Amino acid sequence: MFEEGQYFAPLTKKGDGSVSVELSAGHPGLEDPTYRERRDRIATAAARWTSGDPPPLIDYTDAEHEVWRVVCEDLRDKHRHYACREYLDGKEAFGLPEDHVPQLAELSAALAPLTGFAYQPAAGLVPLREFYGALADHRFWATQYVRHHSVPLYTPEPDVLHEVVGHGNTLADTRFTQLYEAAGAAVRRVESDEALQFVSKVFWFTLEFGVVHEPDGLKAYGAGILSSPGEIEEFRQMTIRPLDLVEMGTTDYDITHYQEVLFAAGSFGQLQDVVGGFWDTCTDDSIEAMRLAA
Ligand code: NLE
Ligand code: FE2
Repeated sequence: MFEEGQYFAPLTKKGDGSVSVELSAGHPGLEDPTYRERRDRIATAAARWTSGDPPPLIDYTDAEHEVWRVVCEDLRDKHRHYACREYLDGKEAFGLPEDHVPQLAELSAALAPLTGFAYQPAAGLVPLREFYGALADHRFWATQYVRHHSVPLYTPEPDVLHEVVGHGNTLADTRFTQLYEAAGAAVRRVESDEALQFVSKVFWFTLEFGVVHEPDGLKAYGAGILSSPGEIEEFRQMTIRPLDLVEMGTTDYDITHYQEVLFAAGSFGQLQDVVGGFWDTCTDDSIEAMRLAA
């Protein structure tokens, strides 16, 4: 998931329905014509997708499968050490391949009996209301491109590794999908842009970059940490604050670097009570009241 107006590469639609992806200055793929052609082709497949159909099948190349393999192999032990229990349970239930990029269509079929969630393909930035609204209907907007091979350990862009290894393993466990669903319902309920931003920032500091205390140490449950072999090694050294809705809902963040401030839940149960409870009931007025009281 990405916020509007941030790093996400803008798209230009051409007359024939094809799409061209504009990579920003400094993007590792900017001067790589093969990579740019892939990004355009994969974004075009998503742009031509019709709601209700399964996500398009992508003809991943050997080089893309290799990036997937490198990242999954690197993450194998790191997940065992630094991922929270609920994520590891989801990962075991989901059983993602480590040697090739799976298709979103087959992953949706695998999620159906586990939690009922399904992927739908995103060509690029999905506006916040659409992204979250879909969660309320058990649908998860996901990109299908692979990060540039020169930066396997960290990318600020949400690629298929982030959507599937990061989010997918959580979409396979109902303890997580109840939270995703609640975030979606919250966004459908609130009307003001301020409340939308607040809900979205709480999502960022929890389901994207959340950490949780377990008896044997601090673990990650946020998809953005769990899909990055680089960041997952660093999060314990960051500034760790206790879970606080108003602080999460109002703290600014920079998506282009490792997150320097993280919020830790005392337990997964506390996350469910505090954050799940907030999303289950929040309104424009309740959010405004929380901000004023803080
Ligand atoms: N930094 C993450 C990764 O490298 O997998 C992606 C984060 C997307 C919000
Ligand atoms: Fe994400």
